[in-house]
Amino acid sequence: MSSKRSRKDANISEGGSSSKRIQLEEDNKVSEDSFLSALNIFILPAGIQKARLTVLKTQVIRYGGRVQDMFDSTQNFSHIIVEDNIDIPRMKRILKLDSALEFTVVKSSWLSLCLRNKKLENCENYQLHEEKKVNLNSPKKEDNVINPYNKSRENASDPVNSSDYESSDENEQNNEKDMTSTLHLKSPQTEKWICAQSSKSPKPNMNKHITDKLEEMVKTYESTNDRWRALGYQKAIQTLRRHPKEISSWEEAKSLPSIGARLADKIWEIAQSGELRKLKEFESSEELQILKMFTNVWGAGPHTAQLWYQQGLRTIADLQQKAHLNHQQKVGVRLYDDFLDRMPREEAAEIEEVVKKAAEGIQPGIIAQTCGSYRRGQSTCGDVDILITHPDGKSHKNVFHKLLANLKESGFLTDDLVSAEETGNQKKYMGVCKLPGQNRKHRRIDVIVVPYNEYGCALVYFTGSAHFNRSLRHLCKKQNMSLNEHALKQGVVRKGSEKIHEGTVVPTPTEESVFKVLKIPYRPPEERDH
Ligand code: DCT
Ligand code: MG
Repeated sequence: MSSKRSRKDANISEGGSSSKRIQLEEDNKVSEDSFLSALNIFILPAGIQKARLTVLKTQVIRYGGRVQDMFDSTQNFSHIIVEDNIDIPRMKRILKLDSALEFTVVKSSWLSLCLRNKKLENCENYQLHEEKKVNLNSPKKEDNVINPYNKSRENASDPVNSSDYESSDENEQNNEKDMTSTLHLKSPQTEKWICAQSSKSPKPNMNKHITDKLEEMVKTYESTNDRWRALGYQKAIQTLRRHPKEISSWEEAKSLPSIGARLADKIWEIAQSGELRKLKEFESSEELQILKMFTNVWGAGPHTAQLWYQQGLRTIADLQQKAHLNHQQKVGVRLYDDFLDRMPREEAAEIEEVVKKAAEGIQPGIIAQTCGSYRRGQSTCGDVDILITHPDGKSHKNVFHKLLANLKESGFLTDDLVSAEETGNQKKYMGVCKLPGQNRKHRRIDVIVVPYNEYGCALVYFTGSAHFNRSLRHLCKKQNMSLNEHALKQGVVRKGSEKIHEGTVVPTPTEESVFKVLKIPYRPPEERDH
């Protein structure tokens, strides 16, 4: 499987275009050229993905250059090519060189640039120079400037480790599967947690053409229950959104946090051609499209979707007529189109108003706060998440059933999905509402009633985003704490993923206090839209 993938990927990793057809045309056009004839190079394989290494070698030879397979210090190399994150000391360790360098050492991105532009580019800015032996451990300034996220030191492994020589598919897989790196971006100087950063970028997303396609990939992987891959793509999307400039090379993509060689291949393919073959493949797969559609039915996950597909069901109408649906799925199928449609935030505000009024009528002084995407300032909302509490610490208890009965009676709530889910002292209703008047759609609504002493943590949780929350929880773990919608606890003892000691609750009356205990700057909701 991996060799098949490598060969496929090889078509897109290098060269002027990632579309195979255009690639061939371009190659034919310039095949007479031998613009690399001055090259006699050795490529240090460390850190370079196998497929890419093969492409680099083949292309150099195709355009008149020579590539030596073995390193021999007596050879008259024009250049030694190294992966961008490798520094001279590491290269010398790998090649077992202990004398001063007599070669020109250049980053592999220079070679990519030459191949892309079909000419021998000046390598000055890509050249590595031997450092004066003042302090062997001091990081190279150049690395810090060029790549603020430089991962080389984190990734630097023992030079005798064979993984120095090749990045296997499995390594890549693990790289994509490394969940923890979703949650914080590491720079050489500091550890910056997602939850400590504002989601408001001073610049617009410069790579929207890429992130749009990757988002489609996430949806597909979610519908097939491949949540690790979905998460890997989500991480890459977050990183790309924050990247201040348009991706202009494979190496640039690869140098960013959470982006391994295989994701860099995909990103670079989109950057070059505007397309992603893998996504096209998915889009042309009838099965995947149907699974995606079925998992969009409220109450159906990837397993149910698969089951329906195996039963020969292909459309929403098929589900309505032939499938054995539970109550939630029946609602989900009936209101399929309405649920897929995100409502404008103004409509969410109207819905909040109806619930607020009804709650106030039942219990004066009650707080009803819409959380979720609405509170984070998004212009559209998938549903309305309303958090209810009372500052006196007890009156909230009277509200849940009365409020729902009232809203049902008025016809505002049209269907129940989960009538009452109790977790600890919190009660959650999940259902469907519809504002009065013509041409109104059915909208998903969650109402969560919480005691006032849990309000701070509940506000943080239900405001999200889910990604922001994951980052918070991970940060908690690092500090021997735990956080959920009920409480923040400290002194938690874990053995692996198991909690040996639950810890003790830290009072967090406000959202600000949660941030304070975690020692991160307070972020208003609109800055948590990660
Ligand atoms: N949440 C979470 N983890 C999840 C799902 C949700 O921490 N896996 C939290 C964060 C957001 C909040 O619950 C409400 O969830 P949703 O309504 O699903 O998300 P949303 O951000 O409001 O987005 P949407 O506009 O799609 O409703
Ligand atoms: Mg929501």
